[in-house]
Amino acid sequence: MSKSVRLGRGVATAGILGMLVSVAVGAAQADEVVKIGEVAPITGPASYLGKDTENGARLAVEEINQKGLVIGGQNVKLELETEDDAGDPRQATQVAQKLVDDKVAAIVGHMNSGTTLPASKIYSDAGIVQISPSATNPAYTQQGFKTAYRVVATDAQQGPSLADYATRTLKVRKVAIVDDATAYGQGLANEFEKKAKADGIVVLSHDATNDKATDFRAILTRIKGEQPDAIMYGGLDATGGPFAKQAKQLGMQQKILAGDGLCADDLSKLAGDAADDVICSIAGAPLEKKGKGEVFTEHYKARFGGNPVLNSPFAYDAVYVIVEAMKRAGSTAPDKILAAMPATDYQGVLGETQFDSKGDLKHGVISLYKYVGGKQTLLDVVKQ
Ligand code: ABU
Repeated sequence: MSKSVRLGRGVATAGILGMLVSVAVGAAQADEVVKIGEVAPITGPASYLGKDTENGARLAVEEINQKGLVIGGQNVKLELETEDDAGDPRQATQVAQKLVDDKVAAIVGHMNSGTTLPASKIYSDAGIVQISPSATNPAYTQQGFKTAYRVVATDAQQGPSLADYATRTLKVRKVAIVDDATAYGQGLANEFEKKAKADGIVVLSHDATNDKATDFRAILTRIKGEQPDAIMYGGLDATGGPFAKQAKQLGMQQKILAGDGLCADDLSKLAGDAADDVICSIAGAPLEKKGKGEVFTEHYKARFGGNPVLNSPFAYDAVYVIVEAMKRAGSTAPDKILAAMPATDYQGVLGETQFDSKGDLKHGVISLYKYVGGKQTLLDVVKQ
């Protein structure tokens, strides 16, 4: 299938048709086609989060091509090369190697911490910049890889923010913790547990389930007997939504604290009216508070026919951060992009992006949300 045919599918508005024409013109005029790799799970339980991630990167690439991109005096057309890692660590390393072999200039991905971590070694060995839009496990940027960046805050910020909110605002004194045994869910739960204990909360139990689980009633029934003030769940919404729903079905009224993997706008699709029992965090600034966020949402809806879900604004900014590095370098060569990355100072949809020496955000922000009648509602923004 040709590139223009692939881009044309689903296009509904005259504005987007205009964009398509511009892209075609841009392609004809390009001196150089530069590939940006993007990886997320497009199959498996988190596939709709993966598609949202891909959409964010695609929107940025199409916008940049429409405006025209000149790097080092050359007209450059970006091409998004997408891969599906299915949220599986082994598949993640296979597609990472494929993207390296295909000579991508930089990577946006992966989506899960459990895939980002093993893939990061392959990109590091190849000297290719990797920006994860969503992987929050602290270990990703603690490996000493100069290529590893992320545009989200980490679970070392997210876990303590949830624990502090539980202590100070919800007055939680006893908590039960459940995680999905992934690098993300377990890592976040551990960060939460450390700070909760330091804040004086008693941890009654810490259970592990898995990221394919569907029935949580045995764990929940035991937790019900422990009578915690709240439950912390470390995992994605594919399991966290049913977890909250089953807790409510068992007559449990405790608040469920969770991180960004569960904090999608439409959690109620998975949790039903139990979404209103959830308090969750997003490892970034609230989209709705930014002028650029509203424009992003409008463009996303026009292009893809629905609202942004979770990761798309992060993936969108990640593409722009890479392109800004190309502009500063005057080159699209991976080693030149890598050398330009530490000087990043980009004002995007999610606010300011500057990196510390490890590749983490200098100004990490955690946004806390609750749900009212199933609608995600901002509670607080915690600066780190
Ligand atoms: N940060 C939430 C989901 C992605 C991850 O596995 O880190």
